[in-house]
Amino acid sequence: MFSASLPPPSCTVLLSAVKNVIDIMNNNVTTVASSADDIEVEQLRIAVLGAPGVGKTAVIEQLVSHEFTDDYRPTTRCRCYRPSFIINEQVYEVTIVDCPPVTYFPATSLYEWTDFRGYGLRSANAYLLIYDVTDDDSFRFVRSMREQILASRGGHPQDVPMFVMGNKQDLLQQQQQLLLQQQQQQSTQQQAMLLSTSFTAEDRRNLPTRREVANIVKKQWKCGYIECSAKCNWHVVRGFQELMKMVHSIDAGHRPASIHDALLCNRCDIL
Ligand SMILES: Nc1nc2c(ncn2[C@@H]2O[C@H](COP(=O)(O)OP(=O)(O)O)[C@@H](O)[C@H]2O)c(=O)[nH]1
Ligand SMILES: [Mg+2]
Repeated sequence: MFSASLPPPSCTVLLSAVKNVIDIMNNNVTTVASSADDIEVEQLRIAVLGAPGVGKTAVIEQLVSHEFTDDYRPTTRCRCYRPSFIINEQVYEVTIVDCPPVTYFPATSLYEWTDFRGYGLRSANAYLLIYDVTDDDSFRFVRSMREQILASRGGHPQDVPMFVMGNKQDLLQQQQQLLLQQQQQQSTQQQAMLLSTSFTAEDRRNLPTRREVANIVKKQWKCGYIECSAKCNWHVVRGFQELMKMVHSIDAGHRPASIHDALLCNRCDIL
């Protein structure tokens, strides 16, 4: 049976006659390996997982097509998106897999074959775990998924690149703005009453919880972490860039001491 103890090595393809790569991020043309006829292109598969409705499809479509829709259209078929990235002059062709709801990580190839055929979950090179910052349950989902991935794939946790994105940050901002407006309109006495309402209590509970989440993910899990909004296009590109830098570090044989090291050492552009 297929053993998934470590991520499979990325497949290296030689593309001939590719000389110039347009660096869209900087609006200028960067020549990569202009003196050579061949450019090595690494191919990677990133599986995007998270509870239904957290915005997985929205995040991917914002990255790839710069589009967002408020309508919720549940994903019913597995769909692949293929952006390319350049990290330190290394070109990566990435297959981002957007799956219909995946309620558990397949512990064996048999489970994968029966329930998630064609998704390539167990052989993915990296995982993007998305939760909704306004929904605690969706973070519990991500925590459980991470544990299942580690239990299933084994090896050192830092050898299985995982990146956590807290999406829908715009909703938190909306809540905070509303709270601020309410507070400004209230008298001191009314403010005291406001502090005891369930909305305010919820909001106060959110702040330390968010800090805790960031700490757990970065310090305990040693995963990359970013809060973003697919709706407002906040930090979506940066999240993918950080994920790719992490993957690149591990791919190049460096197990970064921290995600921070991987971010400092590498430069990443999206084609
Ligand atoms: N306010 C807000 N809504 C979002 C955001 N991202 C996704 N949504 C909405 O959340 C719903 C579910 O998004 P979708 O990408 O289909 O979730 P998926 O099931 O995880 O793929 C849709 O109605 C989206 O418009 C975001 O950043 N902010
Ligand atoms: Mg979807």
